[in-house]
Amino acid sequence: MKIIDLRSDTLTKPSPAMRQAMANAEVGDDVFGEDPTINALQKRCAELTGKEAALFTTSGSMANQLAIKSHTSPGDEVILEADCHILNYETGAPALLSGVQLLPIEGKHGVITSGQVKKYIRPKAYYFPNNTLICLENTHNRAGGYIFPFEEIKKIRDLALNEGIKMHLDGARIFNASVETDIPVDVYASYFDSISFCFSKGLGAPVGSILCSTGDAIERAHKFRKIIGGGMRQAGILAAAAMYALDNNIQRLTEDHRKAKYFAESISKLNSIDIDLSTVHTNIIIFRINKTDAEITVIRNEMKNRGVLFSDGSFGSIRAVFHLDVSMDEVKEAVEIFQSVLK
Ligand code: TLP
Repeated sequence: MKIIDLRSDTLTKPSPAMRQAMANAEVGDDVFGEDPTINALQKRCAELTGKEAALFTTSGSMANQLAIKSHTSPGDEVILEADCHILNYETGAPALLSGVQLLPIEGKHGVITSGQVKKYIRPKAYYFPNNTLICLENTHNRAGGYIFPFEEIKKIRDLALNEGIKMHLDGARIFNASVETDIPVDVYASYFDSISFCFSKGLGAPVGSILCSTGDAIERAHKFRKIIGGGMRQAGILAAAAMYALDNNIQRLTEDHRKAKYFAESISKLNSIDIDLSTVHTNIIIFRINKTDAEITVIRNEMKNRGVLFSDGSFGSIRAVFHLDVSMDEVKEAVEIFQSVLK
């Protein structure tokens, strides 16, 4: 049976051309700093984000955690939005690896305002934790690929600079935001001290993310990556997939956004589907089925039996993610299957 897998864009498999690029990659020992493909990828990503240096990591979670480690000291407090990936899906790593406390602020569609942040920044008194870092997420996963408004980023940056607080962007899907807004990634990145992004999501690579920042921050991240066992050897074959993704798979993200819009608009017309179309910005959609939990389970099982897979969103919502391994025809097919299951 054909599976239309909408659980995540992490499910994309390397294409034959990407695999060929991987097979052709020049490699060396990256712990010795001798993998030419990794070195080239890091240089390219530093340039792409307008930062001094970059570090290839096994995952987006690792890149985020290395950023937190690089920018904070144990006992510090990191301000972020309550629904973000770092807080919800990184297994408590900031407490474990960096010894920091997280201060979650409730946002709307993953967006917190400078006014909110200002309210939460602690006065400088010895008995308060030091607020040394603010993390934002763009696009926002749990908010359904929502794009963080650029003007708000600027305001938060002004505030952070005034307060001497660093900023990190979890830009796992920053290219989705960039192709949609036409704001280049280096312009987004210029409002942050560091930015991470993933090759292994919509860009279609099998493994890998990157952290871009100042030379000093990347030096600290590099050491800590080794401490947590993240030093890789001939990983140039992975960097080659990432290079291929940067060369070939950025502009095409708009196709995934079109698929998401088509699916969202189509199911919004179905009985008992609750979806806010104004939040569908990129390749993720979040919706609800207005039925009892038992009925929803039956519907989800029936969708699964007919080959359409969704994942769980937060608080009982359902998430569908559109990516390069699902064609527009398959998206149309998924809509038809959904229509017939809901009848
Ligand atoms: N997101 C995954 C799951 O972990 C939920 C997904 O299927 O969407 N930042 C953001 C915004 C993410 O969405 C993710 C992964 C990460 C970081 C972490 O990346 P990895 O999985 O490479 O550690």
